[in-house]
Amino acid sequence: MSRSPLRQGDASPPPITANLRARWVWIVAFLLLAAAAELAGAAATHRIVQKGRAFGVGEIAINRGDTLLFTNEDEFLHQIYVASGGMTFDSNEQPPGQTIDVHFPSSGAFTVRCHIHPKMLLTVHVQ
Ligand SMILES: [Cu+2]
Repeated sequence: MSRSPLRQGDASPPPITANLRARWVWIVAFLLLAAAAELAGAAATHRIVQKGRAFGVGEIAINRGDTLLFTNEDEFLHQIYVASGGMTFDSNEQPPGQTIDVHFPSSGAFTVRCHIHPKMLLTVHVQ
């Protein structure tokens, strides 16, 4: 029985297959890393309600670059400020229903307070 040229070709595996597979592994690894970096770098927003002369939470942990959105759900004015951790922020008078956004560009611990209601206190931990 004579061997056909096709069968002879099958006998030696194409050496390129292993190379291609290794290249694909690297490409997939690179894409996964890029996606992870994208996720890590994406800034998030977090909602905080102001209701009953208090913030909805007393403490929150966020990432550097995130933004807090403060919504006044009371029937009266608030006026919030940050004066800690090297950060200064002062909102104008905030009427009922209005949302104010506060950006936290650097890490540290910050306190958010209200000029009108001194008992209002929110501690923000920025990682
Ligand atoms: Cu207030």
